[in-house]
Amino acid sequence: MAVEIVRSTCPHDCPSACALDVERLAPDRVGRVHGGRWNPYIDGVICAKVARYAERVHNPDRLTTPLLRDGPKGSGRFKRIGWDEALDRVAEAFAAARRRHGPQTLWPYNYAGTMGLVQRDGIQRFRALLGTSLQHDTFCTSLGNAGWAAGMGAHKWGVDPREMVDSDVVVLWGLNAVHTQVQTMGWVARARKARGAKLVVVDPYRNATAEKADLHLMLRPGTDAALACAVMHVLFRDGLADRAYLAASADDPEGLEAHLRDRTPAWAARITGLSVDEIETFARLYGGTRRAYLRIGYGFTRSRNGAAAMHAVTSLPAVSGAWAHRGGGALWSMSGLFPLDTSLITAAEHRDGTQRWLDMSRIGAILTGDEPDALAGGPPVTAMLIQNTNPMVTAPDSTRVARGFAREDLFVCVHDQILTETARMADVVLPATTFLEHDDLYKAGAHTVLQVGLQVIEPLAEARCNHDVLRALMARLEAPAHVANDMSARELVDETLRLSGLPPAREIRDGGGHDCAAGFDAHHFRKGFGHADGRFRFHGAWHGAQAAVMPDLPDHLETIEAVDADHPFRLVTAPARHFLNSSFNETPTSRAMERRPTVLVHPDDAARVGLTDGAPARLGNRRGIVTLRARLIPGLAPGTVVVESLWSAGAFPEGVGINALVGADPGPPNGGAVFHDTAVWLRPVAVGDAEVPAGADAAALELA
Ligand SMILES: Nc1nc2c(c(=O)[nH]1)N[C@H]1C(S)=C(S)[C@@H](COP(=O)(O)OP(=O)(O)OC[C@H]3O[C@@H](n4cnc5c(=O)[nH]c(N)nc54)[C@H](O)[C@@H]3O)O[C@H]1N2
Ligand SMILES: Nc1nc2c(c(=O)[nH]1)N[C@H]1C(S)=C(S)[C@@H](COP(=O)(O)OP(=O)(O)OC[C@H]3O[C@@H](n4cnc5c(=O)[nH]c(N)nc54)[C@H](O)[C@@H]3O)O[C@H]1N2
Ligand code: SF4
Ligand SMILES: [Mo]
Repeated sequence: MAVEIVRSTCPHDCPSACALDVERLAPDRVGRVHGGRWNPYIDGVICAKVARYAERVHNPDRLTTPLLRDGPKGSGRFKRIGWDEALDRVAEAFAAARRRHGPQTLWPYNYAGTMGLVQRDGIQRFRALLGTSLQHDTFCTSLGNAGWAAGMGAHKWGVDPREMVDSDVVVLWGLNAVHTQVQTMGWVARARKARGAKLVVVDPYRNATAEKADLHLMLRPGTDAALACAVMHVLFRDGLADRAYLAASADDPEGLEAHLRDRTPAWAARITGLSVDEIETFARLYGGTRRAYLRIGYGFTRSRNGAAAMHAVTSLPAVSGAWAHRGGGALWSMSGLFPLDTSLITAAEHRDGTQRWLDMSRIGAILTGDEPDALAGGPPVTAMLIQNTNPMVTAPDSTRVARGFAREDLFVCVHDQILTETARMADVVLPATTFLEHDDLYKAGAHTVLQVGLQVIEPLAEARCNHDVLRALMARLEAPAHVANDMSARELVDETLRLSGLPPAREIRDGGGHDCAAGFDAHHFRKGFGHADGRFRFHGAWHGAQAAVMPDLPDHLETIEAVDADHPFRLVTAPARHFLNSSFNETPTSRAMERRPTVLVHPDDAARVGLTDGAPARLGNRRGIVTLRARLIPGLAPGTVVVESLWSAGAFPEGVGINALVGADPGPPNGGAVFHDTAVWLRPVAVGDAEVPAGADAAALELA
């Protein structure tokens, strides 16, 4: 068979939602994966890990059949069983749990292993129709969402990144684009070429993106709101604020100006660790043009004050008036742009109003019962269906998560493509298809094109897609009839598109996607921001259980996990280039590229604690301890250490991952994981050190 090129879409949890041209070598085999030039934002560029996707999809470790546990929990001992037996066993266990504790003892748990709307969100229909516990999605966006909505309101979109070619200044704020959104750098390069644009990067370490910056503001983690407030102070002070724009478009510019009067660069310098000069330079650069493009990342929102920081950062283009100009304004995510009716997929209208919401980041406390409030007044969780996520590695407070999964009275079914560390804790494991083996449709975070991916190759062995597993289980559990459960995934894609007034899947795929761009006025909020009065709100509109702790006007909140004498360092667990959360950490090439779990330490800090480059180091706090290797680099904010993540738990001698150190307390106002907000101690370790916990394999350090 000649090599055929088939269009598809990258399904991974990544804002880029890349257009792909996949080489099909045989009905069951792919070759290289290329970036699709048919999406003008992607323009042929994709990351290396997906270019070599053949390594993941044809990985000999892919799950091929259902498995039944055949040893103690977590032992990794399983025996092969058929699909009917597997589904019957899962349904029987769920039905027994439901009889004993009611339907809310079932917690179907998912995240964004695939971003495809049918294969990711079908589990919402399962929850709605069966009356199980619901899930508050707090891994990634909830802190950012709250901060965005506080000022911007309900519209979650922004200026097309391709407009960077008209920008004089591009600011990447808490965004490691080289690792996480590689196309961004191409548009920065075009902006530099077109107008000599300057690149500013705001990040606590000199990562691969900051290396490319004209100005790198290496601030202490969790201090971004202070920086943003001082910049706005300078804009008002030096006549760089756009007062006409403010009067027409914001709620209370005078109130903001008065509030910022003592948020001076000197004040912010004390909090951020930056110099007054750096802050003044940035403010003049940002305010010296209306064509300043702010590409907002997630990094600075993953802290206990992350929502407040997002509100402060989104206030910048409102003060400068950049929104009104080509090449100016901001983008965090386009995900609110796509006019889709997803009711068939989620059956959200079938929720009965009494179902509790469980915070996915508190899975450890929920499963162990350590913090009874985490159960939201309902029964214990005694049965779980897990799709699209690997919480043993990706959720905070891993030690507790592991203890929860070890519970003998908890029945767990994990549906995944590989035997993840979560799947190893399961009673029944089901093999899942990859995006190349099933059908779906995809929104995007970084661009405006709705895309489709239709099956490219035959499913591996007995692998099944999420949709088919969900409907098979719903049938066995006698869920109320629902039309989506009688459809194939492909039919559900097409029917969702039809309900949304959009063309069918094949037409969208063959036509290079469906561009949902809404025009200059909408993307630049010239028709108003997403509040009833259309104004940007400096007086943040905060919602959620902890709304009372949020600042009225943009401000630095002191709520981060502060250092103390016993925990003198702040840990950032930033995304590694060759992993995607925990995905790809199973592929040999990605592991080889990332080498081994490593903590980046400033040479002065290393000298203080007695660490040398390459030496084994231990990082810990009251939640846990991990052992890894130190690498000394000068490009770190004072007192900050970075562990690029996420390595599997098994890559650490303690058998727990980096999230053993991260707290699971919900970030205000409405929950959210705080992956970059951890106080730790750091010290050297000698191999064989008595302090390495029992059972730890210190030799593992030597293998890496
Ligand atoms: N290669 C790769 N790509 C990925 C992922 C991955 O793991 N690996 N993950 C995917 C997912 S799920 C997401 S949500 C996105 C996330 O994409 P990003 O928005 O780029 O990722 P973040 O984890 O938010 O971290 C980005 C940067 O924020 C910095 N940071 C941490 N704390 C602070 C702070 O307090 N202030 C400031 N200014 N910066 C801070 C970190 O040092 C890091 O360099 O990327 C996606 N793409
Ligand atoms: N320390 C630290 N922890 C973090 C982060 C961090 O920056 N630092 N980032 C956080 C963020 S932003 C996020 S979004 C979360 C993500 O956390 P997770 O959602 O757990 O992300 P992954 O580790 O990529 O796991 C996705 C799983 O889904 C599986 N999968 C993929 N496609 C399919 C499919 O079609 N069907 C089924 N059944 N399974 C599929 C993959 O094989 C993989 O095991 O991690 C968070 N954890
Ligand atoms: S992981 Fe992200 S950058 Fe890589 S191909 Fe997928 S969407 Fe594109
Ligand atoms: Mo994420």
